Amino acid sequence: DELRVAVVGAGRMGADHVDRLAHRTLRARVSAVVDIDADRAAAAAAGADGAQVFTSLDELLAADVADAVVLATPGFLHEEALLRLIDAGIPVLCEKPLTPDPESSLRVVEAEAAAGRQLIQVGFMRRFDAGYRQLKQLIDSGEHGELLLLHHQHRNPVSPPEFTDEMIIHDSVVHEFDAVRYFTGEEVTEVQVRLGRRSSRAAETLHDPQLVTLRTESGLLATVEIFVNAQFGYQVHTQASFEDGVVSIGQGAELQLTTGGRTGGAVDAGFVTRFGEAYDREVQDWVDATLRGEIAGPDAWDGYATAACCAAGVASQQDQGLQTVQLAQRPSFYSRPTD
Ligand code: ISE
Repeated sequence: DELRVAVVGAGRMGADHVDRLAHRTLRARVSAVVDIDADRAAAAAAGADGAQVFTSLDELLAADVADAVVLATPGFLHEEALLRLIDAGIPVLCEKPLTPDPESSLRVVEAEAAAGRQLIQVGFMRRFDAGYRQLKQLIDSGEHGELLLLHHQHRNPVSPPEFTDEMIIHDSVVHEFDAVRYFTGEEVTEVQVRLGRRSSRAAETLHDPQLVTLRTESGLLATVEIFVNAQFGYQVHTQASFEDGVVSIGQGAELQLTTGGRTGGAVDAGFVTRFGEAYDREVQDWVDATLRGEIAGPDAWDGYATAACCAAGVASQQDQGLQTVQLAQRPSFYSRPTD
């Protein structure tokens, strides 16, 4: 069997997924690329043999050439597309965030639950990163005693020009909200954002870096340094403090170079390379699960729960106070955060 996948949205992630599906994914082919900008869609489609080009989801659905969709448009366009795809019964790998606010995410969750079949997987690719998986296994095994604290550093070289304080939470910290839920298997109950010194390298409208703290149901505390104009490269670290030891993941750079009076390794340029293998694995697992009529990773509930964390984070940015995460009742249709 071969899955015919349409990639909707041919920006940075969409084009990367076209390339991945066309060249590094088994049992799938790119049947279509959709973008409001026909030239951009055509440019991405050129890398995938036989891919058709459309400029709207309507045209794609009318042509009936897709068994499944990778949705890589900006987050504010997700809700409408997801509701249409649920309606059409088409499985979708939706890039994060599911939607930019909890109200619209809940509408998506409710539509999917009403349709009675899980169709949506959310692109929290870090769950497919080898380091994340190893740490998760260590936490679950109890080998080093109980997990006590999680520290995250999430650094981007530069932020896109349109980035806002709100997007720092929705586009960037959303990954750590999911990571903490993944590692602990618990929901996040409290979020606080502190704004301190600002880097002069960031746009004047942006508070960068920011320090986010969160707490889970059972009281685990986690910190996140989010720094989106860190200049030197892309870096995503996690350090976990256990009763009997400390575990770090994401130090990267297998290669250590000593030259000219310094020693060290290279730093990734961006998330497309840092998480390249994770994306490959995410998409392959999704293709295989889709062919079996299942999903293989974070679901719409995970997308909703992280959107609720983001709302709390954005509220906290206003007065830097502690915000409670408001979650609706989880429909029994969905499982716990890590299942
Ligand atoms: C971007 O949208 C991502 O998802 C990256 O993983 C993250 O590091 C970056 O901060 C976001 O802007």
